[in-house]
Amino acid sequence: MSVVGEAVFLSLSPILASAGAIPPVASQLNADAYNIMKIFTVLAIPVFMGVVTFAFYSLAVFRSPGRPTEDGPAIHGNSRLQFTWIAVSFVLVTVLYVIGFNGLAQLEAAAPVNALHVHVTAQQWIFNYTYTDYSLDSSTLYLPVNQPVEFTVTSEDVQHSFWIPELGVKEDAVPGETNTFTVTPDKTGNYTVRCMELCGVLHPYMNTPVVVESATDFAKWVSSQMGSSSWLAPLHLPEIAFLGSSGKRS
Ligand SMILES: [Cu+2]
Repeated sequence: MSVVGEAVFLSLSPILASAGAIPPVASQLNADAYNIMKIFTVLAIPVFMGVVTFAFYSLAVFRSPGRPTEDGPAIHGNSRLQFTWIAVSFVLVTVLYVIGFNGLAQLEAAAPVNALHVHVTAQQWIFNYTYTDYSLDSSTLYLPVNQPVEFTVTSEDVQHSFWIPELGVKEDAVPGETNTFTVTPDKTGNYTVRCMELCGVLHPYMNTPVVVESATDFAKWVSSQMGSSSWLAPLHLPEIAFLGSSGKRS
């Protein structure tokens, strides 16, 4: 049954990915996260299949007709079996812990010197970005490909969560706190940042575009923003304008 489960999972997951059920992977961090999920699933399938198979086997084989009139025979522990499953569970959990902790350490590692700095301010119901290297504000997130980006995330009002599924990053936006993480987008494309913390009535609409583009295009965008006065635009955009810019729900 485990072999069947593994075969179904391993053949189904690339099909689901190509059908768009899984967002594209646009950073090494996200590729690592998917690999961890794959390892978890591959290890969980024999456990799941074992439990389900034994449950159905018991239903079929040990079924007694009518209502039982007396207790079944007493069950005595099997110390060798108990020791084995505790040891196996301990090894599995330790391995997964080390892999997961390694991923978390990468996310929270200090930013390299060539990192771009983006300060994210969440508010009901939009994200605003300040490119501190250029004193530039934007309500759309533009990022250059293959350059590390250090995000500092905070909120002006209530708790939000800054999530870019394609980059495999999610960070709480908490009023009065600044959370920091670093990620390197490695694939150009149009992605979406979503709020992942229920933050009020328009929370489902709190999605805005993320554009990962070539270094040249990003430099062009920066100079076009610096050249115009549009970077002086106020941070507080009316919510209604935001609603008009996005029809997606999270
Ligand atoms: Cu929200």
